[in-house]
Amino acid sequence: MSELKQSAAWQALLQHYDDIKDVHMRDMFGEDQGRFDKYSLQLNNILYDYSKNRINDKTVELLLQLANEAELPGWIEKLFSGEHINHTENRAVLHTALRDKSNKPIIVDGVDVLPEIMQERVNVKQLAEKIRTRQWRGATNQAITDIVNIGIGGSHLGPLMVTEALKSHSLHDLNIHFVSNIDENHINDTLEYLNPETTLFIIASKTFTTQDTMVNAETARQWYLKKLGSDEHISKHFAAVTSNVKLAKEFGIAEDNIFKMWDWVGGRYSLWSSIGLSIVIAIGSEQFDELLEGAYEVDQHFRTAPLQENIPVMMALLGIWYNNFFDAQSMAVLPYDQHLHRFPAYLQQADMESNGKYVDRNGDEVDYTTGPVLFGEIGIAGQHAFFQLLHQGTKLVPSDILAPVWSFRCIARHHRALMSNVFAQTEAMMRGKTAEEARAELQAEGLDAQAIEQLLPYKVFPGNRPTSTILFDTLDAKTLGSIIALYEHKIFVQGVIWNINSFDQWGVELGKQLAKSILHELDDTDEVATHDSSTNGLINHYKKRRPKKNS
Ligand code: G6Q
Repeated sequence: MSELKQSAAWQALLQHYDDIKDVHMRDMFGEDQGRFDKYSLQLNNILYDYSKNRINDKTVELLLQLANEAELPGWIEKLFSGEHINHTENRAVLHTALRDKSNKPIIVDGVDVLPEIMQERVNVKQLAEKIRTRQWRGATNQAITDIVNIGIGGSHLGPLMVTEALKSHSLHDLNIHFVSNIDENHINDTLEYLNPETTLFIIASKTFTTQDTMVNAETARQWYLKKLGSDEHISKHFAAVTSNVKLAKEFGIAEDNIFKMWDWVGGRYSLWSSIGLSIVIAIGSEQFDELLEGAYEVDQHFRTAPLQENIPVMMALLGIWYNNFFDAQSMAVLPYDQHLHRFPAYLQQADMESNGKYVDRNGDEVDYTTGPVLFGEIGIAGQHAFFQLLHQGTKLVPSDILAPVWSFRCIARHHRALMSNVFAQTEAMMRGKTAEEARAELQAEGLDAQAIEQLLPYKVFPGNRPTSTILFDTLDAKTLGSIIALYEHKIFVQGVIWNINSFDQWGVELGKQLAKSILHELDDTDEVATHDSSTNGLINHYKKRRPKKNS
């Protein structure tokens, strides 16, 4: 048995689970009027209410014991101080350095990385401001109106999510497009209405070798050359963000237009780096600084707050409680702010790529479950779709609800209706609806006794479904930075407790390797026989039926 499962806290939690598993939150709230005060935390304008969870004081005490037994405080220091905690890639993990405001040296392998971070930030801001103020001119001396960020995974999801979230704070005469899919439809649909004279491409790829991005980048270059006839002014239309400057130069990108990133920033943690170039162009450098500031304040909170008052720590521990003791296999993230519509997709990568691991830090297979299947959608949309399963399904799906106290335009009629849904849903998931309550409703509708008894089982809601609510004043850049950092640190804490490396991604690397090896088999029309019968069958069917011009 693993050390984790043998630990005193784990064993005590197992016991405690037996005591609490049949207790209903409705009764917990009935017995303790102070539950909200006890189980909610506030950081600046962000309120984290975790009182609608299946916990009591004992649960919190034991979960904190689990965190201490995993030496969480020591790991937090290792994270911030640049130790090589990404041991399978022998790298430090320093996305926190990218938003550091303390001006204290941050040493990675004997070198202070702060000056280089600052320099790169200045370079990014300079390019962004030139574009925003229309000083940056294209090949035919026109200002740039459209930016196309070509990247995928960590070089795509963060910038896309943030630019969507902060739309209200963006310049309206600049359009930011994102192309990630190697399927030609993505880039062609994007380029169809663009003018190469007023378009700037950002090739965002840490490695500058990712197939999807490089194929799309080449298509963009050909489109530009076809339309403008020569590459004389190509430097005015292409920039890159990468740690592989050599390959970016070989691609033809001018050195001044290449923005660096470092191997100690993981792709999914990189929106704070030059990968955020498209964000800075959209919202401006002052707003980007606010984003960094919001994250920095959470970093300080995470590093210094006692574990029980530490929001990311409590978020992580609740996840472990459901994942490992209630056997909940998934979790839902449900923002009630339209501008956060890409947040679940962003978080899906951050969480599942970080903690979807079955081998621990010692190289041993784990004997407990790790990262959950994370899914989500705008809360209101989800209500009219999959919330049925959350309320009455057979699976326990702990959910995070995120909502703003006011929105940018703040039309009261809309916002009150929105918020009434937030409060009603979390209350309903907690309370449910008893048979007595359902019967009374049906009687009030005038149904006869027989019809009531037939319908009754379907109208009962068991409740006791956990939700945690994050209420923030409004979705400005600083608040968004804080929310993202809360989740980043939550993921890290869970990785520490599960004793896994949250910062490598061998599963993603496998995809890159496999696609390359099959690609050359698609070059001709010969039948393949090198795989299993299913893969051979699929490849051969494809080769036989594809149009001749694609052969
Ligand atoms: C993120 C992953 C992965 C990566 C993409 C793109 O943490 O490593 O999603 O970001 O595969 O990689 P490049 O930026 O190297 O093109």
